Amino acid sequence: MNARDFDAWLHATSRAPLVMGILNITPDSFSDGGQFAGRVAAIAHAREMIASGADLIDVGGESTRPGAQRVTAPEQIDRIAPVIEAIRRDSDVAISVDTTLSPVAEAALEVGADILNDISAGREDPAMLALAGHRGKPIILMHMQGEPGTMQANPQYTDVTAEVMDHLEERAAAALVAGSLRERIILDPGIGFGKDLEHNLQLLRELPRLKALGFTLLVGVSRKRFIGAITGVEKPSDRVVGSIAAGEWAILNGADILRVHDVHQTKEMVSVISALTQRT
Ligand code: HH2
Repeated sequence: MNARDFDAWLHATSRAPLVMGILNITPDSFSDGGQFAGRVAAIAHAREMIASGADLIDVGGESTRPGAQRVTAPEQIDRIAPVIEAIRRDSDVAISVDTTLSPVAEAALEVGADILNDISAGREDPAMLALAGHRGKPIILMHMQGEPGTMQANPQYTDVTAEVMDHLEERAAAALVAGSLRERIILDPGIGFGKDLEHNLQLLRELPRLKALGFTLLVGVSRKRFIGAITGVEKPSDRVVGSIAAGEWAILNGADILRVHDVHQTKEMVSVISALTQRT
């Protein structure tokens, strides 16, 4: 799907769920660390996901797994910009940039990215919200308790869903003030970001409450640790079936976009669910 069609999709009332393929250009991501760190491998993987039917490609140059090293803006740009440029050369697929830093986002837009994906929801660098607003670019605002380095140490909530909703509403209000259109704001509960197994399950059970906020909803469950905790599957790349099950649940409970590693399998699931629910 190209950026123009994605923008039309964001404004539409009836729509099929979309699949966002993950491209981690990092040596240390939790599920595919190092696999696509080299430019050639990253570009080949993007092409493969596009051929498998990815509607969007999310490109990131910094791992957010618990304990991961922070990556400076110049280093992130060095990792992602040539790859975005190369994807753009032979495809018009909509590309998001997974970063919390506005210089990285700006550099990505410069070489052809279309969407901002900010796991800090503009808290780390408020200029992210201004950038999305001024440039009219869709922005994904994710909930996270704490910081990636320490977020899994001891996450605490009284009512996880209510707290995630309050936070996302507050961040969406900030994005609106910074000039974003409501339709271009995408909310994400941030599965696994400062949440234990029960918090993740509670949020997924209560997705309809999040959906009722009235924004486009993105959910990322792919290969995450909570899937391994439930199924006993240790290796992230072996968590495909569990990821598909959780993704299917998310769609049936209001998710509009799934952020996934296994594009081909997810597209198959989404096409069956879309046929059954008549969301096309
Ligand atoms: N999850 C990860 C990274 N970015 N962005 C959004 N909006 N939602 C998510 O759930 C999300 C995200 C973590 O997954 P991954 O990119 O596979 O791993 P890593 O951060 O280790 O690169």
